[in-house]
Amino acid sequence: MIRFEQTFMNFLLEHQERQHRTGHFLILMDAVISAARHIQYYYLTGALKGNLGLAGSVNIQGEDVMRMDQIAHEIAIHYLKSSGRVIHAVSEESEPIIPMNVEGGRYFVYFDPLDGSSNVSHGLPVGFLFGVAKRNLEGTEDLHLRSGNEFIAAGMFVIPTGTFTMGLKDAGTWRFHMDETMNYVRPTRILLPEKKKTWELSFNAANRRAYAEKVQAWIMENENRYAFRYLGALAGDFHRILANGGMFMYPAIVNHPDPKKNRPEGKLRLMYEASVVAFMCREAGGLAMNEKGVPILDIKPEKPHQRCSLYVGSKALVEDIAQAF
Ligand code: AFP
Repeated sequence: MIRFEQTFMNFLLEHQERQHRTGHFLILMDAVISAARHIQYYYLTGALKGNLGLAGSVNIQGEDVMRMDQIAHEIAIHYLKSSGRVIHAVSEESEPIIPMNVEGGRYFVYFDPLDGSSNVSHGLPVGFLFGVAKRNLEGTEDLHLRSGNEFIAAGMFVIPTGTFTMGLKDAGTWRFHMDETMNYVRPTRILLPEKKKTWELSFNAANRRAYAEKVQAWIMENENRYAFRYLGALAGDFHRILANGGMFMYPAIVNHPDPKKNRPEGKLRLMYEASVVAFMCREAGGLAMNEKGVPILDIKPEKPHQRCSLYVGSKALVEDIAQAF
């Protein structure tokens, strides 16, 4: 007997019908899913086709661009544009905002098509992260960059593992798995576990002496209570935190021996990294803050590629470290 599972699109259709919503969001999400499948395919066959190396250019963050970064960006842009539903997009791979259907579009999409590039040449997990906000349907649209609180959905694909996790505004965070036909299936509601037994800490331990002293002191006091895991790709690390509980953090770098390497605003990007995981975390019962004690979802972006420090995961743990700031 074949066991058939509910697909993501069917799950979303039911959700939209229950909420008496239009079909626009379904069309947008069909484009996002098609892009993820296409990126997954290129990644799986990338080593044989020679697509897992450097592209030979440097991106707006000053980092070497991988061939796969460019491919993933191109794929995402193609599908988002063809959906006809996107006003403009912000991509990690493009300095300017990308106008799409400026007059008729309905959504803003902020995305990183292939996050965690240092894993690419090893074929190890990377992420495709996205946040979606809606245009102002009541008054005049001023095209401002949306904070996480204005998102209606945010999600991440772990590639090539084949998992997809998405938070829907006031409707929870859900996880799907890719089946043999490359469909995402089996919606499972994710809630951060309350029991501390499985909790983990995730941060780049190589940087710890460069963190603010109060953050270092908190780590010294608490690290032995939890398992430590770090993959170096936010989607993979946050995937574990959602399942096991605990906290992922990327603190500000303020005490680097080479002051030029300090990052007082943190490393991660607000719009398509921090806000995306913060949104999913809220819908799963958790919390995300920056090092100034400001909830990530409240931060209003001033520029598309703004950085921020990030503490995200189980509420009690994020609140505890926030006391130290
Ligand atoms: P890259 O795409 O440049 O590898 O950055 C990935 C990332 O933005 C995020 O996915 C990771 O959590 C974090 O950076 C890892 O940064 P470190 O390599 O400094 O630990």
